[in-house]
Amino acid sequence: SSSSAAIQNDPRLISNLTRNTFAMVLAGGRGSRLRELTDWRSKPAVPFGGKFRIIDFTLSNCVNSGVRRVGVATQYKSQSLIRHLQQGWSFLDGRLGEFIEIMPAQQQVDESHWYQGTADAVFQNLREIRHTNPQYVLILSGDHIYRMDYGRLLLAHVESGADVTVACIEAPLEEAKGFGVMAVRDDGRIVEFQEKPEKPKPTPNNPDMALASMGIYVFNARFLFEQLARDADDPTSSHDFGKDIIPHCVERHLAFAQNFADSCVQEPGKPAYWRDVGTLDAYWEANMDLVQVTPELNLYDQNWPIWTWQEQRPPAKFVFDDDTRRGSAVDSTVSGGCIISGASVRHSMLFSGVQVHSYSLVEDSVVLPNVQIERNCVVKKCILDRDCHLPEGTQIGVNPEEDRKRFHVTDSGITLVTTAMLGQKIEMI
Ligand code: ADQ
Ligand code: ADP
Repeated sequence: SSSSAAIQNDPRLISNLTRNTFAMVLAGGRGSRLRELTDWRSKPAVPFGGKFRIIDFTLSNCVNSGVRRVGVATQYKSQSLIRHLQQGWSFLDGRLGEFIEIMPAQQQVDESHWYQGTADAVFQNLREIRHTNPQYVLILSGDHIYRMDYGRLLLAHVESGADVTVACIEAPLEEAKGFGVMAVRDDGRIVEFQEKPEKPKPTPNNPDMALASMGIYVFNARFLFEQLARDADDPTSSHDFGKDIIPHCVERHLAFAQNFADSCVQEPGKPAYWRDVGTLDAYWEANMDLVQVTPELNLYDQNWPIWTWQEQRPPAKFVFDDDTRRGSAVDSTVSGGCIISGASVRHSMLFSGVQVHSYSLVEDSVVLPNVQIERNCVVKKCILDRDCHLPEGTQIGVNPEEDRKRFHVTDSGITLVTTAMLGQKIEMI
């Protein structure tokens, strides 16, 4: 049509769209399958990729896409997340109308509950969102690792004329059980949506795959406000996007699916990358991907930087010891403030301030900030939580039976170690 041609030919349009969008990042989930890693921090605050936190990926996508009016709904154990946002994400310019605002559950509507479902988390902040007068509202999750240009998603949404657009990705049937699964017409319109079905419906062209919702939605703002108000009055609703709002919209309004491949920021020839690092195994694997020769996720793309906050630290230091014949890290990433002295680090990711002392070996491991590994330790296939202190001679990942007594070992053999498991005193802050 001529209007869509006008849209396509208007070079300012995507920036108009992103500028008129408010993004709500849902960052209140428990992330309980990450076990003790989320005992006292929420999943979006979990460190990832050597110097980032999980939420940095979604927020960087917002900033890089030009969506710079952002609310972050926090709830569960949010102290660490809030501190990170305050330290690292206050650089947007209020004079240009840009901001990232923390929206804690405040029992704004009544005294009896915090946020219920995800829709309630948005509903409770409706006044703030309305105040910014957006044309579109982008609902995002602070839980996922991916690079996406939301401008392209917004453009597709506008061109289709949808009330709501759901970003989707093909997932193997078994995995799809944990997602919203949809059936889609040729033109992209969603005709069926089931939240976490026991038997996900395969796509027409591949019997092993289903079309899964990424939990990323674009709404026309006014339409969203109406839907949230209606849902809030519905006593049978659990006030959740996946369970309530989206299925309702699919039945009664215009809901379209938009394939992630069309808005993913990825080098040509590489598969679209999106991970819900919801389990310890997935978390370990996604971090290990980054120490490979050619990671699937490119963190080195200056055109799509991942922003974060981290303490200023001196450069990583490597000390070769003549006695141990060790003092190096290979196939690894090593952050600022690390010292590897007379020790050997292989195929591992070291966050900032990690020290590994003589005769020790660290292999296939994800080592969070400030971990101290004394002499003669062996650490294999581990996730070491921040501040862990391994005394001289500690062996982890060598004898699974022993490890199971003290630590958490996953079915695939990854061992999680936290300060609490080591019986270390924790400075409450
Ligand atoms: P889930 O991820 O299982 O499925 P949910 O647990 O509601 O849905 O989490 C969605 C996001 O909201 C997460 O980022 C979480 O941290 C956050 N969150 C959860 N409860 C919250 C609350 N009360 N307040 C603030 N934030 C909250 C959803 C969709 C599926 C879709 C998957 C994709 O429901 O259809 O397939 O996401 O991962
Ligand atoms: P994160 O580990 O998410 O980066 P912060 O940097 O916000 O968290 O704060 C971490 C501080 O809290 C560290 O000094 C850490 O040692 C401490 N800490 C560790 N375990 C606990 C716990 N169970 N309860 C409270 N604080 C803890």
